Order: sequence, then structure tokens, then C-alpha cells
Amino acid sequence: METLESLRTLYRQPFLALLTQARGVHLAHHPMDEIQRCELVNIKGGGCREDCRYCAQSARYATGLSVHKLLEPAALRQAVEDARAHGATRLCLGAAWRGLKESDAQLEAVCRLVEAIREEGLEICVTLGLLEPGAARRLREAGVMIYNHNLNTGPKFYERVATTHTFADRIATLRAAQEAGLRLCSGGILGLGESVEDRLEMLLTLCQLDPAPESVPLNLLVPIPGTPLAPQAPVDPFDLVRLISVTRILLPYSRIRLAAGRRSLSREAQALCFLAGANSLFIGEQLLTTPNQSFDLDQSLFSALGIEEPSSAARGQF
Ligand code: SAM
Ligand code: DTB
Ligand code: SF4
Repeated sequence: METLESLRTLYRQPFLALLTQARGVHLAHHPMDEIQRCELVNIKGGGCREDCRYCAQSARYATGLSVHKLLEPAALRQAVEDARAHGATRLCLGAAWRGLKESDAQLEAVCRLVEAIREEGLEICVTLGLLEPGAARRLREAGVMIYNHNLNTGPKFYERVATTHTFADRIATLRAAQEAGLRLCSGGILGLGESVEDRLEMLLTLCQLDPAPESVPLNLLVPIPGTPLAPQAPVDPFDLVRLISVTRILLPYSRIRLAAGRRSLSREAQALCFLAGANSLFIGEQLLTTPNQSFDLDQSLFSALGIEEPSSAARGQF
């Protein structure tokens, strides 16, 4: 059983020792050069009533973002085509709202979207905020395979990041998703003003989930002008690599996704992240509301590192 103290001990090792340990764990559980590619699509942008202090889509901050209605099934075709063109094996549908109850009309609308693409041969992940158990079951029935819901930070720091819901609410959603038979994708954001201790507390919570999340996205804060957290100092890439390493050691079987914020990292820093155990990323020009590292740059990075497009047989292997 891991403890916060054991995580601290891991984290504080000399950098190269930590990296070497993580690499050993990675190679024992994953193919050496395989990186999962996930395509993101914002199915409902902006106008969220939650107050997450990092988020472009919260209606509480003047971020200049317009509010969109839920995407129509026809418009989702483009995302499926983009995913194929980018070699993605997973499509992640995101919505900017607090969450879904079983009785919400939006739940049925999302299910219709999922049903329209469930036979496309892509893994379908959705990120729709807080979920009631009945809503989670309905999503599973419609063909959703994975639910993304990030803890974002440690339990003590959470109220400094959002006050309209709690860390415990987020855990309850993860439980509801698991009980409905959805696999979990859950991780966090670095650079919100949290301490290393907060990050380790978040990891400890993630590794205490049973079963552990199948994927762990680690985002660097993308500063959004108009949000309260925009002025935060950037994260030192070595701190990110250390955190990825500890995550890899704690969660040997999980995918670790180098998520938002890749554009702010050098190619070399991204390579170090892969060496530490990151084996997934978002591909394509756009995240939810901000640009991703361009597909051309990714192609040149993959080519420099000798990383090939994953075969469809590799899909869902872990
Ligand atoms: N509303 C749902 C929720 O909060 O879970 C789903 C959408 S929300 C935008 C998905 C995740 O994106 C957040 O939990 C957070 O981890 C990440 N995110 C949002 N804004 C970000 C930013 N500016 N920088 C980095 N990550 C961000
Ligand atoms: C995740 O962990 N990061 C993605 C996805 N899961 C939903 C979202 C990143 C959003 C970055 C800021 C934006 O584009 O608004
Ligand atoms: Fe809303 Fe999700 Fe953004 Fe929070 S992170 S403001 S819940 S869209």
C-alpha cells in the first residue's frame, strides 16, 4: 500500500535515478515506442456555470469565448474523419457543463451522438462533468467505453481551484462511472499554484482507485486570459518529468497522457516525458478551446524519435 511518504521518497530521488526506475517499470509493462493518439472534440463549448479558475469555458470569467449549442450528429462526422487522418484510435467528446443527471435532456442528446459513431472502430471516451449513477449507466449502454473526469489537483488544494463543486464530488463521479462499467481516465493539471505535495496527494488518490484509471492525463495549465489562474508561473519541465516518472511507477499498467500544454514544451522535454513513461497524447490542431501542438510538428517529432503510427491492433491493449 502506497503512502504519501513513499511517494515523497520516490519523487525526491536524484532525477536520473527516478527516470531510470520509471523507464524500467515502463518497459516491463508496455511496448517501447508506442504512443496512443487521441482526438478531442468539444461537443458543447462555453457558458459553464462552474467556477474552475483555470477554465476558458466558465461563464464567470471574461474569456471572450462564445457559447455553443450541442453539436449535431452530422457535425461529429468531421471529428471522426480528423481522428482517422491523424491516426487516432480514440475520440474524446467534451462538454462544458457541470454534469449530467439521468433526467437531463442533454443526456439523450449525447447518447444519440455516441450511437452515431459507435461502429466507427474508435474507442469512445466522454468528459461531461459530474455524473449521477443512472446517467453513467445510460452512457455505457449507448456505447461509451471510457469516462474522463480529472481530479485536477490534490484534495487540500481543490477549493483554491473551484468552489462550486468539491473534490469529493469528483470522486463520487469516478465511482459512479466505474460502477456503470466505464473505464476511467483521470488525471490533473500542473501549474495551478499547487505544491509538489498537492500533486503527490492527487497521485495517491488516483492509485487508490480500484481498479486504477486506465489512463491518466497530465495537463500543464494553458493560461487563459481573463481567468483567475492565468498569471501563474509556468511549470519547470523537470518537475513534469518527475511527476510522470512517479505516476509510471505507481500505475504500471495505465496509459499516461501528455495532455494540454505540449506546445509550451521543447521537443527534447517531450522526449524526456516519453522516456519517463508518457505513452499517449492529444493529436490534431485543437484541444477544446485552445490550439494543440500542430499535427505537422507532431509528425516531425515522431519521425525524429522513430515513433510509428500505432496499428489498430494495438488499440485498447492496456
Ligand atoms: N466539464 C467537464 C469537467 O470539468 O470535467 C469536462 C470538460 S473540462 C474542460 C476537462 C478538463 O480539461 C478539466 O478537468 C481540466 O483537467 C482540463 N482543462 C480545462 N482547462 C484547462 C486549461 N486551461 N489548462 C489545462 N487543462 C485544462
Ligand atoms: C484532459 O485531461 N485534457 C483535455 C481533455 N482531457 C478533455 C482538455 C484540455 C483543455 C485545454 C484547454 C482548452 O483547450 O480549453
Ligand atoms: Fe465547467 Fe468543466 Fe470548465 Fe469546470 S472545467 S468550468 S466544469 S467546463
